[in-house]
Amino acid sequence: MSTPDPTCIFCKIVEGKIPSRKVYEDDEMLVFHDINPWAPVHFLMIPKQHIASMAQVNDSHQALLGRMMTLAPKLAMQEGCRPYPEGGFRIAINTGADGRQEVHHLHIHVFGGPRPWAKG
Ligand code: D5M
Repeated sequence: MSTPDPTCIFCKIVEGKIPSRKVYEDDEMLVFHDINPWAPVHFLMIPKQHIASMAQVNDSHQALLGRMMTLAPKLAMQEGCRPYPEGGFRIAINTGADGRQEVHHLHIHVFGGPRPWAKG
């Protein structure tokens, strides 16, 4: 596990210094509800280790990111997304300023539920 970034809000959530509404947790990842949801279902999946963005991802992260992506559909259903194909969900990973990333700790947004959504 890498050292937490003391300036990072998501590292503080991992450390329990800031509360979150947890959806799932294991040794390597934490999943919690977005504080400002855009959709009826909106949660964030983060690695516990501080990776600033997708721009910092390397081969050592393959297994972790693969696990996160394969867990996403299961958690989406658990959290109330409707089944594919009538339902489904949207996954987004904002990266850098041009990618509209505001929190610089890699996170996977999972959105779903009946439309309309606030954004997107
Ligand atoms: O989006 C970052 C997302 O992180 C944004 O949707 C709000 C969310 N956020 C920020 N602080 C918190 C806390 N404390 N709990 C839960 N969710 C939070 P992006 O633009 O992709 O960087």
